[in-house]
Order: sequence, then structure tokens, then C-alpha cells
Amino acid sequence: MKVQNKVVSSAVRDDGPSSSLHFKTNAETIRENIIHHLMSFQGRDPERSGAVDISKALSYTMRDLMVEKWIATQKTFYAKKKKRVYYLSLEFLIGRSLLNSVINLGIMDEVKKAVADLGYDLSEICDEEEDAGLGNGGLGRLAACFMDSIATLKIPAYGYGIRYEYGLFYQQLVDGNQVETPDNWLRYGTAWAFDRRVPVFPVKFYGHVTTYQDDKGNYRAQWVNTKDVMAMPCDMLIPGYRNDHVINMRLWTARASRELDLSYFGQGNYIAAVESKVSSETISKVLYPPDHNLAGQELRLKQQYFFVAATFQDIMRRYKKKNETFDAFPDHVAVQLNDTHPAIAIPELMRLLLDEEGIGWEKAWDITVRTFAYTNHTLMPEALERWTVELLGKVLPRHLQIIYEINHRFLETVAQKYPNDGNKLRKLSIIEEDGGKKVRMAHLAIVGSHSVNGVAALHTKLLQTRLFHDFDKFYPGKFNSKTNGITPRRWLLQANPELADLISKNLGFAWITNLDELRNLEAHAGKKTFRKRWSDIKRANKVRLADYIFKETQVTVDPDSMFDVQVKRIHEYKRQLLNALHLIYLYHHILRNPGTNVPPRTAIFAGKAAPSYWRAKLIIKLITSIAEVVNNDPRIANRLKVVFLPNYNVSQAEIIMPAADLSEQISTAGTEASGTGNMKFSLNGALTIGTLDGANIEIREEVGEENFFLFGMTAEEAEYEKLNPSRSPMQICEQNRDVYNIIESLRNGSFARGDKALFQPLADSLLDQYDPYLLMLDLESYLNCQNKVNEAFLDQDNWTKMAILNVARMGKFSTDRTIKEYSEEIWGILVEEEQ
Ligand code: NBX
Ligand code: IMP
Repeated sequence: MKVQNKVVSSAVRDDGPSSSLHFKTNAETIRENIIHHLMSFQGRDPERSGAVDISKALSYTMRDLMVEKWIATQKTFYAKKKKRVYYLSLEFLIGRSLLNSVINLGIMDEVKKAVADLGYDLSEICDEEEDAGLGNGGLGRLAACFMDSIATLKIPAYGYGIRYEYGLFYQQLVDGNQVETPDNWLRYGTAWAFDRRVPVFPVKFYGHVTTYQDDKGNYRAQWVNTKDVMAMPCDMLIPGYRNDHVINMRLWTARASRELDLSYFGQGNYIAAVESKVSSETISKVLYPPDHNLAGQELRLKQQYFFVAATFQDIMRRYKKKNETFDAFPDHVAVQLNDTHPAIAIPELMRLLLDEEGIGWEKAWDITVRTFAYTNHTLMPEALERWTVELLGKVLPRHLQIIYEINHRFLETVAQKYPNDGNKLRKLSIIEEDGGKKVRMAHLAIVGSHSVNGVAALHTKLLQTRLFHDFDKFYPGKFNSKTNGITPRRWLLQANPELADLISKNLGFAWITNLDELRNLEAHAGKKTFRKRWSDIKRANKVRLADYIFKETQVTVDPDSMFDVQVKRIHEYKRQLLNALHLIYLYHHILRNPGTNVPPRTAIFAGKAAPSYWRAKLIIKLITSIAEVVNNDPRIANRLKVVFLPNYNVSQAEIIMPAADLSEQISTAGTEASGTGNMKFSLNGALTIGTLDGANIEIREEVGEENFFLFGMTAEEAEYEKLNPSRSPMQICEQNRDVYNIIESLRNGSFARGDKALFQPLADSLLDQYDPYLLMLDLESYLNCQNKVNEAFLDQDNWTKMAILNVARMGKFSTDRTIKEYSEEIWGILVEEEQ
């Protein structure tokens, strides 16, 4: 089902489209180019084409405009001998590109007119595009926002990743349960990707290592008898915001090394030859959903190495065009590792320098460490990647040797600093010894990088004091914080065009590339007419979402009710269950107090659970079951509605964020690294109910504590409670009647058509005195805070004032700020200020 009904903004600057060499950007030429693409590339009769055809033809037309800017951009990189940044990520959650490219190219009015001349509305054309869902959640979307900011700030950078044939699974709800189906996003092709034939690189797997003496008499390692797979590049262009700068993401596709492996023909085994080809090509077939317990699958390791090996051949090729030796490598190349997923790049660069280039260990290691920087995105120990030595040794035997040597030399330096401290060595070692040897990829990434960063202030502090405390002591200054952000182009200008228009009419356009400018909205928060315009826009966005909800779920919701939204991956630590408990409380409260003046509420959920995470799936089932009961209970009289929107993705988020009143950011303090959804809501004028976790802390600091609904324990308190519980969940239940009733309703089948067993595991986890997410301990504080939210919402005008102040103070959370910090503090590249 397509996401639809997007209003398309005219909130672009009015200084005309940017210049173009070959392709003119007036409406007439754009229309001609659309027709040209329809006929020449798609073989369609323009008079009989539909919105799908026009959408594709318009995308090709936009791509034409971007290609020439991309070529010019690349030439300036060479001309100015710029240092290049390589952002390595297994995930890029791009979403749609058409509307974004029209906005960033600055040709909205012309495109609208061209499309209108063909009898269409631009929003209808944009709704035909399939999402590129090549990521799981925050980490993948952050990479996509980074690409937009990197292009806008004119940083000489590339994204490198995998062109998955299947993105994140498509989520359907069947009887309220999540059912996964494949996301075949390339079914009808995509206009945005250039499948290229060059450069194509071989990638080796398996085999074994031999040594030989080179012509200088040195012993060198050689990785032989390998099975090879070819990597073919596919480029997606990313335009900066109205600056003629276009960069690319290079996504690799796996191809069999030769069309068919000829050795099989010798044996007359044609079918085996075809099977071998098919098996090579599965490497780039499908994106792995994160497993809450990482299973260490061979194919996932092969994906990681496949894209790293291809990327480094490309980096080397480009470097060698202009450089004779590797001395200056770190002055010309910076590589950012998006979590440990590409961390095999560290031994790979070592292998290239040692085995292929014949450089000695010390020098190779110095180059490597100065090249790499690592971003950590999680505090959950179970989410840290570990590969068994057995698997790594089988798939990448030479890398395992190099990792052992890195570890050996590293532990020697540790032993020098901490003599006779076996425990220290064990804790810091890259190899985990107990319970079957494993390679700790985070340790490898820390040892092999000059910078390790967390993604919010609290997250970084907890990395330094808990997870990687010994490393922080060992490498003073290596750890640093880079608070996440979001791109204001997609998350305000594009997603909320009416609000963007209102802001631009009052402040001008500078905020689009300098989000701190939003501060000037503070002066408008006191004006009644401004607040009226503001709340009219919010209401229109809510009507749009209500229509979408009806189309997707057949549930009618009231746009004047409070839109209370929690959209994110379903995970126990994010505590969707806590939210559900509040809804049960509210349901009971309204039933018991029919005359209560709590404002009507629409609770909206969306998000995917990992396919193997049964407990997360049971939480989805609980929410859809509560929805079924509450939405159909006439005694509630529409004062509470619960909705679970299936298949959360970027395009759906673009409809949801502008329509939210209340943003639920309720993870157990100390578990959410940063969160970025929290920023998207606040930037669109929702108020947050949240814990002191991740970037919530910084958001609250910015917007002011009086404009933020805070509840729950701090990270320190939570940690302390886990070790020295002050109360057991059972005691809380016994002391609080409301809480007791909530838990009881999970056990008596009220929400399970009488099935008492269905939600018993959830009740059990809530009452478990070792519940790591401490739901019961935060529940009363959460319920009280929700009462304050209700009271505040009754004063609509003041709510609007608070919403305006939230938006006014979100300047810090632009990825433009984040990327400037990465650039200047990690990559060593000064960002040029635009005049
Ligand atoms: O990265 C997320 C964090 O949970 C958020 O707090 C943070 O804001 C965001 C960006 O920094 N992490 C995340 O999305 N992880 C994954 O999607 C993931 C994917 C594959 C995998 C493990 C985690 N094997
Ligand atoms: P790559 O950097 O080799 O991947 O090439 C990307 C694009 O940059 C090419 O398509 C050219 O447009 C441009 N380019 C490549 N090499 C050079 C060069 O040596 N000087 C100027 N531009 C170049």
C-alpha cells in the first residue's frame, strides 16, 4: 500500500533554480524531458501514461540534473586535492528520493508546473515511489540524514554500503500479529541507482594462507585457494540543498566471479555451476534484521567483508591515481565506521598494506589507526558483535591471523602499563576466551581507530564509565561525543510543508541550512494570531494522518483528540509495554469515571519487531488487542482510541511526525543510545513525555524543563535499583490498586478474548524482580506524568505556546551541526562557511 496525501510545499527560496549546464530547468523543458524519458526509456505513449510512469520519468529527469552536478563536484575534489571521507555503513535508510531531490535542486515551482501541464499533481506523483528501506532503524536513518548534511555542507565524502535486493521486511498485521513478507523494492527497478560496469572488484573468501619470500628476502603472506565473488558498483546520487553539490553512495552488488564457474563444466556438472553462481549472488540479497541475540550467521559476516573489501579496493584505486606512496594516506583518507558492522575493514587495510603493498607492520598500523574512526550506537552488551574464531578463521583466515597479531601487540602494551594484571588483559583482549573463543569486534574497532564516539552525551559518558571503562583509561582522549541530529530538509521542509512555510514567512529561509535561526520563533510564541496559524497547521496535519489511519486500519480517529505517538522499533528496552499499561489504566479510569474530564486521546503505535523476537511480537499483539477492546467499547464513547499502523517506514514517519501532539520517549534510562525520532517529533511541534535517557536529556536542556514532561529514574538510579532494589514489583502491585488492576487485566484474559495464557509472559516479566527494564518501578511516575499531560492539554493555547518553544529551540539537533563536529574534530576537514 502506498503512503499518500502529502501536501507539497512551495516553501522554497524564491531566488530561482540553480544553474545547469546541459539541462534547462524551466517548466517547459522539464515537461519535455519527462516525455522524452517516457518514450525513449520506458516505451510509453505519453497520452496513455499513468502516475507510475510519470513518477519514474520525472525521477530520471531529476537524475539527469544531478548527474552533471555530480561530475562537476567530483572534478573539484580532484582539482582541490581534497581529503576524502568514506562513511562505511551496512545500512542506509533513504526512504523516497523524488520530492527530496526536487526540493534540494530548488526547482519546486517549475516541476509542479511541468507535472500539472501533464495533468497531474506533484504529491500524487511522489506517492508512487517505493521506499528504499535499506536499513533497520535509527542507525540506518542517521546514515541517510548524514548524507544530506554532508552534501549540503560540501564535504568531499562518499557513503559506501550494500545494494540489498530485499530491504527490511514488509510488516503486515494478521489478527493483530506481525507477519513478515519480503520487501521486493527493486521489483520494477529504481530510477535512482546507476548500475555500473566499472570498477568491478573481486572479493576473496575461504582458502588458506601460505608464506613466501619476496625479492627483498622478506617473508610475506599470501591468501590462496579462495572462492571469489565479484562486487559491482551501483551509485545513488545525493544532492546538497541548493548548492550544486552532489555526492554519491556507492552500493555494491554481488555477482558470480565469472558468468559461470568453468571448472564445473569440466566435470560436466552444469547444474552445480549454476548453483555456485546463485550462491555467490546471495551475498547482497537481503538486509539482516537485527537479532536481539546475535546469532553470528556466516552470510552476515560475508556481507560485511564483501562490502568492506570492495570499498577498500575502490579507495586504493582512487588514492593511487594521485599518490605514489602510502605515507600520506591518513592525510587524504578518513574512514568512519558506522558501528562495528564494517570493522573488519581494520584488518583488511592492514592486509592490503602488509601483503599487497609490502609495508612493515609498525608503519601499516600507524596508517591504519590514523585512518579509522568508530561510532558506537548501543549500550546493550548483548548487541555487541562477536564472531567465533572458528567462523572467522574459516571465512577470512588471513584476517584472523592479523587480528591475533593486532591483539598480541596491543596486549603487550597493556601489560607494560599494568604489569602482572591478568584480569586487565582478559577484560581488554580482542579475543574473548571463555565459552568458545570469539573476536570482540568493538574491541577491535577501539584498538584500530583514533576516535571512538558515542551518539549523545549520556551515551558517551556511559561508554566511558561502564562498557569501555578500561579502554577509556588506557586511551585518554580517544573517546568523544557526537550528539545525533536529523536533517531539517526532510524532517521539516519536506514533511511539514505548511509549518515550514509559516516559519519561512516569519523568519526568512536561513533556518533551512542554519537551524539555530529557529530561535527567532520565540518572539512569535506570544502572538495570538501566530499561535492560531500554528494550531490550524497542526490540525490539518492531524486530519491528514487521520485519513491515512482510516485507509490503513479502518479505524476512525478524532483529529481534535490528543495524538499520543510512539513509533520506533519494538524492543523491551524502549518500553512500548509501559505505554500499553498506561492505556489500560486510562481505559479503566474512563470506565470507572464516566464524567472524567480527561481529554480524548488517540494512542498511535508503529514499528517492526525482529522476526525472531517473540516477546516483542507479543507486545504488538497486546497493543492490537487493547485496540480491539477499547475501540469497540461503546462506554468509552471515542474518548480513547488505540491504533497500530502496520509497516512503519520513512514515508510513514513523514506523515506521522507533523501530526503528533505527544511524543513518547520512555526507554529505561541508560538504554537508548540517543534516539532520533525524539528530535523529529520535537522539531514538528510535539511535546515529549520522556525519561532522562539518550538525547532526551539534551532536548530537555534545550527546550527548557517547563516544556518537557519528565518522569522516571535516572540512569544512575536505575543502575542502583538493579543491584539494590528498594521495592519489588509485587510490592508495588500490592500497594497500588490501579497498578494491580492493570496487571490483573493481563492475566484474566480481558484483552485476549478470555485466553488467560496469552499475555501471561508479559505479566510475568513485569512482576519479575530482575526485570532489567524496570517497568514497574517507573510505572507510577509515568502514570502521574500522563495526568500532567492531560491537564496541560486542556489548555490548548498554552500547549501551542510550549510547542512553538520546542521548535524554536531545536537548532542543536540538525545533522548539519553533527556533521560539522565529525568533520572538524574527527576527520580533520574544516567546513567552509557559506557567504
Ligand atoms: O542508533 C540506534 C540506537 O538504538 C539509537 O538510540 C540511536 O539513536 C541510533 C542512531 O545513533 N541503533 C540502531 O538503530 N541499531 C540497529 O539498527 C542495528 C542494526 C543491526 C545490528 C544491530 C543494531 N546488528
Ligand atoms: P572516481 O573518483 O574515480 O570514482 O571518479 C568519479 C568521477 O570523478 C569520474 O566520473 C569523473 O567525473 C571524476 N574524475 C575521476 N578522476 C578524475 C581526475 O583525475 N580528475 C578530475 N576528475 C576526475
